[in-house]
Amino acid sequence: MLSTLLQLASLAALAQGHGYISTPAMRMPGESTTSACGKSVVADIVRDKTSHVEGLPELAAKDSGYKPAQCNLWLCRGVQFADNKANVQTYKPGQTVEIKIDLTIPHAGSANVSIVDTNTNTIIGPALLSWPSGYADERQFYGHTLPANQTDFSIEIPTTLGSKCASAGDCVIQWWWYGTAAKQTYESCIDFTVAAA
Ligand SMILES: *[C@@H]1O[C@H](CO)[C@@H](O)[C@H](O)[C@H]1NC(C)=O
Ligand SMILES: *[C@@H]1O[C@H](CO)[C@@H](O)[C@H](O)[C@H]1NC(C)=O
Ligand SMILES: [Cu+2]
Repeated sequence: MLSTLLQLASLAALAQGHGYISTPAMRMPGESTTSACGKSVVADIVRDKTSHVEGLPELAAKDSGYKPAQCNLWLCRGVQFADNKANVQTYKPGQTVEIKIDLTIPHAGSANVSIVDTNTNTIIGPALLSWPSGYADERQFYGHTLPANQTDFSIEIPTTLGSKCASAGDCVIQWWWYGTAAKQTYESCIDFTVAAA
């Protein structure tokens, strides 16, 4: 049984896709991302919303449209805020926000959800949620016992942000997952604002 699972898992490792934030709608690329990161990166994310970050630098390097100074593939896979201005969530300090992950293929590892200052690419405060290990475990996933709260959970918007995330584009809620054996990173970003408390 375990060997069947491991075979499935290794087949899965070759397949496309793994996970992304499905609710609220994550930041998706458009013209600004094409201008910063090149067409190949954008095509990869559009074709497969769940694609991992490690596949992108190679695509970008071969694309004459890639501008490393403007496209940080390790922040929201390079997807630019300018493409997502019409999709900014408005939250209140202390608000509970439900997040859903579409997790199509598992890779056991760690995960967290945090608020990232996009200007400095630094995490603000402690993680809102953190799974130090045991996230997206293949045996639980294929055994249909993956805890539901790994893909459907709530975060609480901190009350300590002050005016840090008052302007759209300054902060994102980032879901981050690293599959340890697969050595693959998945990232999605939610654009939001929080009015100063
Ligand atoms: C979430 O995980 C990433 C990757 O290990 C790490 O860089 C980051 O510090 C973690 N976030 C928090 C708030 O612990
Ligand atoms: C998630 O659900 C599991 C049970 O499936 C429970 O043990 C765990 O405490 C829950 N974690 C959170 C963060 O709610
Ligand atoms: Cu994989």
